Amino acid sequence: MRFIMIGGFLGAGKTTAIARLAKHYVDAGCQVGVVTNDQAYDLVDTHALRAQGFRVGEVPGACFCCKFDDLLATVDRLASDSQPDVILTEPVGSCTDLMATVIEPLRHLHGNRFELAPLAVLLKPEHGRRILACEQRTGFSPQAEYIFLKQLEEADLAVINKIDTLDHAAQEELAAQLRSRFGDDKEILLTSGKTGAGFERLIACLETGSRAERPTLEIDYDIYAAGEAELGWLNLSAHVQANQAAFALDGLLVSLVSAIAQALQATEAETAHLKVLGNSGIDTGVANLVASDQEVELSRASGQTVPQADLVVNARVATDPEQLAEIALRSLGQVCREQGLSFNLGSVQHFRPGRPVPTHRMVR
Ligand SMILES: Nc1nc2c(ncn2[C@@H]2O[C@H](COP(=O)(O)OP(=O)(O)OP(=O)(O)O)[C@@H](O)[C@H]2O)c(=O)[nH]1
Ligand SMILES: [Mg+2]
Repeated sequence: MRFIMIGGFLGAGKTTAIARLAKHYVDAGCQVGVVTNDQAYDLVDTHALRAQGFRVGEVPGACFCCKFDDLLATVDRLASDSQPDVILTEPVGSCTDLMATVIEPLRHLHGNRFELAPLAVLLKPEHGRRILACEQRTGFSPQAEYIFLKQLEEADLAVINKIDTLDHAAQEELAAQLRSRFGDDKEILLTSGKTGAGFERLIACLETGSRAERPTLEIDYDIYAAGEAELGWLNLSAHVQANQAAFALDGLLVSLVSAIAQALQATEAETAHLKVLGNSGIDTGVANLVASDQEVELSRASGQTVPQADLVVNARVATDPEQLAEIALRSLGQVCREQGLSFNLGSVQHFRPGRPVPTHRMVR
């Protein structure tokens, strides 16, 4: 099994890139399995990838490094009906040190089962431009920025993503900042998960071996833990139902993300990624916000007008999780009132991620 991991900060475009890669491998006749990962349950990404027809297993509850055995068990479950040729994995976007805690343990303990692809890490331009330029106001603390930079430092392939949103000068500037920070031998790629630009090269690079010879990342787990704990995490599910007429599902998703974003703006809390998925039972839509100064995007349109739907909200915002949950619930109530809907709440999980305690950490 070829084991491919696509890392990168929250909202960098990992799931979008994985969907494109999965389609490439399926079209090439390969059996493909995808593994998603989150600190909590009810993952937008799992639903969104399944809605595109992919076989997806998930590791909820903590990052891959802390749930190494669950990652293997999930791969085994995916392999139980038919053995995948390719496993695509998406770690939590606030997670780093993946070489030492996932790739190296796979090489040493399960090297006979997996061919390990180079670790690809997507650079999120919306926050990356500010963090790499050492701007004063990036929206995040130095500890959260530390995670952003450590992810890129350990990458075999540093992938400047979303190039459809960057002109040539901006792409060059990001590449120059990566080189000056991490050295000229850092392999830098340019991609757009949205248009497919750069994917031929990414795929060619992923087909080579992982860079076994690189020294282990030096990382301070106190700073890493503090950076993760800065993020408020909210996963919420709800069922919405029209009081009278059917409603446009995509419009509801965009309105809900916009209402939450507006309320967060008033508190000056920076959004890392806010996503809301709606499933009508027939099709699925997703709306996203990847930074506080960006527009809300309908990344997947359901095109449905429906009497009822299931919603999943996943929000990662640099704010108090209690306040985040309160804002999301208030916004849900407000949008439902405006659109003549009632809702029943499913589960609500909100917290700050705990200190990462990897199952293994293999240094060289
Ligand atoms: N313009 C543009 N937008 C993109 C691209 N890739 C992803 N996006 C958008 O960025 C947002 C986040 O994309 P995801 O693929 O969900 O990002 P992610 O890294 O998986 O996010 P988390 O799992 O929350 O960490 C969505 O609105 C996508 O449509 C890209 O290449 N170009
Ligand atoms: Mg994702």
